[in-house]
Parts: sequence; C-alpha cells; structure tokens
Amino acid sequence: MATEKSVVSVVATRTARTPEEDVMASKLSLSLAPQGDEFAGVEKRFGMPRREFIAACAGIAASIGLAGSAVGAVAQALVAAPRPSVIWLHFQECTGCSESLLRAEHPTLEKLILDIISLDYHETLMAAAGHQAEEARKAAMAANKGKYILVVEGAIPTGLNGAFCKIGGKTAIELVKECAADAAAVIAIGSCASWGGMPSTSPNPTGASPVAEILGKPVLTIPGCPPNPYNFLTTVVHYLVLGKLPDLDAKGRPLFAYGRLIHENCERRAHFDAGRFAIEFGDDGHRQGWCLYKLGCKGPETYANCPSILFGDVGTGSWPVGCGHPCIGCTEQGVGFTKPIHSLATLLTVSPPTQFARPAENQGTGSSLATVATVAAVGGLAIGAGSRMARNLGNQPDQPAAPADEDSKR
Ligand code: FSX
Ligand code: SF4
Ligand code: F3S
Repeated sequence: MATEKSVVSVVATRTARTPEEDVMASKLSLSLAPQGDEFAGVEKRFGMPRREFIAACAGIAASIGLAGSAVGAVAQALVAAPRPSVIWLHFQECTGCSESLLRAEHPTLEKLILDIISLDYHETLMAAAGHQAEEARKAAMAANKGKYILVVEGAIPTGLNGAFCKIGGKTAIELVKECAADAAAVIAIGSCASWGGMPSTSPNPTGASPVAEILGKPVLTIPGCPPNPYNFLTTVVHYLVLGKLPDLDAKGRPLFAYGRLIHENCERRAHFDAGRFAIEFGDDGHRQGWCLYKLGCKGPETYANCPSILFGDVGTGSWPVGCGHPCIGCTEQGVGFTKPIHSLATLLTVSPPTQFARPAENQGTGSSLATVATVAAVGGLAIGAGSRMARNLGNQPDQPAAPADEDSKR
C-alpha cells in the first residue's frame, strides 16, 4: 500500500507538472497518510476481491499515464474521494451508451462506475418520474453548483426550434444549456452526442447536432456506438485522481483511448502487410482470420482502442474485427454512418509498425495481454496494456486468458 512519502515521490518524479497537478499532489499526499486499513470493505463495496481491486487500479493508473507507484493514489481516490454528482441527460439515441455501462457480463464494471459517482439524475435508471424527476435534477444541480459532471447521451435535435425532443416542457437545446451552465465538466458520451452519430445521417431531418455545437464550446467526447464503458470509467478516475480531465485530441477525445489508429493495434495487421485479405464473407481468407480491409474495414482511418480493451467482456477476440466484421468507424466523425460500410478505407498510415507478428499465422485472434504489452513497450506507451489490465478485472474464471502456446504463435 502506498505511503504518503511514496506517493509524493511518484508525483515528484513526473516532469512538467501543471499547477492543477501540484494542488492534486498535495491533496493526495494528505489523503494517503496511513489511516489503518483503508481498503477494508472493498470486496463488499465493489464486488471484487481486494487483489482484483488493486489490479484494476494498476490498469487505470497505466491507462492515464501515471507511474506504477501511483496505484495507491488511484486506489485511495476510488475508495475515499468524494463521489462527484453526475447529471446524465438523454436525447436522440438508443440508450446503448447506458446499456453498455450497465450490462457488463460481470458486475465489476457497473459496480465500479456506479460506486465512484453519485448518479443523481438519469432518466432511464431513476425511480422518480414526472415532476419528481425534474425536482431531483434541480435539487442536485443546486446542491452541487459548479461541481457536478454533466454527461450527455444522444444528439440534440435543432429542427423546428427543437420541437423533436422535449422533456419536462423544455427542448433538448434548453435543457442541455441549462444543465451545462453550472457544470464543472461536460462529457458527451457516444457518437450521437459527440458528433451527431446515427441520428445526424443525411438528410438529417431533425437537425441532429453534437453537444459542443449547441453549447458553442468544446466538450470532452467519448465516441463509439456504443462507446466502450472502460473509456468512461478511466476518464472519471482521471478526474478523481488528478482533479482534471485527461488530455484530448482535436475532436475532444481522450488521447489515452483514441490516440492510435485501430489499424496499428489490430491482430490481423500482419495479414494486411502480407497482402492476405478476405474478399467475401465466408471465403477461405475470411475463415482463416485474414485482413478485412477489402470488405470495407475502416480501421486504417479510425482512432480507438477497441483491439486493446475489447468489448462486452466475453473473452478473446470480442470486438468487431475480432468477430469477423469490418470496423465501420463508429468512433470517427466523417467515417461511421457516413461512408458506405463496405467501401475501401482511406489509409492514413501505410508503413507497418515493426512490432507485429509474422504473417505466417493461420488465424487472427484477439490480442493477449502479452501482445498488447509488447505494442505498448515498443511504442513507448503503457496505454494498451493498462487498459487491458483494467478491462480484465473481474473476469469470470471460465474466461481464461489465451493460453501460453497461443501467445507464442503471435
Ligand atoms: Fe445508441 Fe448512445 Fe449509439 Fe448513440 O450510444 S449505441 S445510437 S452512440 O447515443 O445510445
Ligand atoms: Fe485490421 Fe482492418 Fe487494418 Fe485489416 S484493415 S489490419 S482488419 S484494422
Ligand atoms: Fe466501432 Fe470500429 Fe471499434 S466499429 S467499436 S470503432 S472496431
């Protein structure tokens, strides 16, 4: 367990600390003063053994770029940091974003998320309805003025002065502006809220628009249809531990999750580099796990960590390409729901990375922790491995990692 001294030294070894991180460092050093067994009760609270809890914290720390010895600070933040109030709005969407958070195959993820935030308003989940729900939203906003996190799921319809979506007598435009006014941070979750997503496809009869456009300022975006819940979890933990949101790319996406092309981490990349492509669904190449580029895979122009952290907690290979379907670019504005699914992708990078497996492999399979860690080490990044470690938390015993002999083939 980290002591006050060790955490201070962790933070001190990082270069170019911002003033906000200075403040957070002092908070962490105080909060980590030994107080007996701080992690007593995590089993009950988070529904996981203490060892798994610490492993999760290690994965999250690596994902957000903290040194390994900051794991104690992450654990402490999860256990003891005040739970930020979250107001969660729904507009034009399918509720898949919420579903992906809550329908994890094992309970760990949803437990972690719901336990480290105070979800004070969420139309799908709250018991209150009608006037009571409106009152709950207003009360939470007043009690946490300037401190709550506003999460917006779904695009905002602007056509007919917003008449396509009204809640409690207010248009989505009015509601999102009202709720954002006193928020500490605004997170657009899912592609609909991030850049319009599915509802904004041509001819966009409702004028579906992204949150940032309505608010007239950039917001943090976690695109994906649905987004990967681990990216939301890691963003919240970053906020809890460092007191600020993570670094973002030009589209408002956290770099820890959207900093690399899918094509750079894909387990089928060796086949791409060797010119081995599936040409039709069900042909020999497709059945052998060859590259899906010629079936329209948009991995070469889509930034996301899907191959590293996978989806749905159902084991190895559980992401679109791993299951045999081309990536449709659901995280990427201008690609997902815009380009035809089976049209050829634009190749943003052409030269192969050096760390890929030899192209003699018969069948592409999901990335193992070992392969992701290798990618991370070669690239100078711990992101993939860290995310993967966090993702692996709470996996059921009947979902073993890829056996060692499988790893050695890669
Ligand atoms: Fe659905 Fe969310 Fe897609 Fe959109 O996810 S999964 S349509 S991104 O807003 O609910
Ligand atoms: Fe993987 Fe798609 Fe790139 Fe092929 S084109 S290597 S399937 S991401
Ligand atoms: Fe979406 Fe492509 Fe990932 S379709 S879930 S960005 S693999």
